Amino acid sequence: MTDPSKSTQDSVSSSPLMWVCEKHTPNDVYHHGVDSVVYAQRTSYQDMIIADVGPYGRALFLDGALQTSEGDEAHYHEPIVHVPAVVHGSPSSVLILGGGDGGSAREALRWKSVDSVVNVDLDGDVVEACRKYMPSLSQGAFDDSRCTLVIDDALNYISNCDATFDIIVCDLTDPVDGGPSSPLFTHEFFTKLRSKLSPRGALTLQSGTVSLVENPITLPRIYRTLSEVFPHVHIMQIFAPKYGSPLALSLASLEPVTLPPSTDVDRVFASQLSGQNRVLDGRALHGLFAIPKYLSMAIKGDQTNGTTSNQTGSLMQAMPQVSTDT
Ligand code: SPD
Repeated sequence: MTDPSKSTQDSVSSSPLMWVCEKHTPNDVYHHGVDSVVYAQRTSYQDMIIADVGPYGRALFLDGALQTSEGDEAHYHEPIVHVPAVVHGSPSSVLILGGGDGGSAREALRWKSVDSVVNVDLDGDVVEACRKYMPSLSQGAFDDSRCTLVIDDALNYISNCDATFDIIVCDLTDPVDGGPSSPLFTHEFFTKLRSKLSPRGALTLQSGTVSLVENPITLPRIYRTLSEVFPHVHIMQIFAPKYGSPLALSLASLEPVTLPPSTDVDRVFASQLSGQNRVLDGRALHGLFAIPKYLSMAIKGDQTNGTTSNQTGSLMQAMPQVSTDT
């Protein structure tokens, strides 16, 4: 996170070099002003840009979509890891799918009870570029002796995996039609994940924007698909400002979720985590579950069937990107 004592104006350039333009709807564009492109590559799977974006520091874009920025990444990485860890209570084994920037692995390794983190990412080029150009994200997590980095398709890894895990973190790109993550938002894949979750375990899944104006179908359909597979599914809402609108994280488990009171969560964080959280304390963690009424109604009211592996294009259409020039 950026230093809040530093004025935003201090790091605002008078005129960015170029703009990366994320189209959120046909009528809404988030322009990210880029001061310098640090690294750009067409990998085997996606277009990657790492760039300095002013007050938010350094940012990673994949296929034109902002994935993470140094300035607000903790708003995402703390909840996606620490909520399932608190639900479990004392996790020892963690599986991260995606998460090539290393932020989720970093947070998982802060748990003193954790003795094994397996991080599976499809794209070794993204992992290497983030280690090199955004080291504050992983902070050495992939060099930790408790962490195993696997470069593989998550579907392939899960299909051949014998282990079970206390926490599974699906730190994925959006399920865009034709994108690398869309097969990982299906009934079949969730069924495989269920068999890899330990009985008291919990799974989190990056589930896209909570704006039903931007994406009316995506979140209700993800909730529906997860609910076909897991007996207990909850939606949390996080806000990392650089995404433009709040994101949903789904939480799925085999046993009912009973959150400890916030003061107990504070005690767990103080005793079981090394270092300090920047975003989550007990009250903030509880607050993630306070989603707006319209969202609760929409996800519970969706009576369609969940997404199967032959419908992966049905979740989110790619939004045509606009020019990245000034
Ligand atoms: N709409 C953008 C969703 C980005 C999710 N990926 C975040 C990666 C952080 N490790």
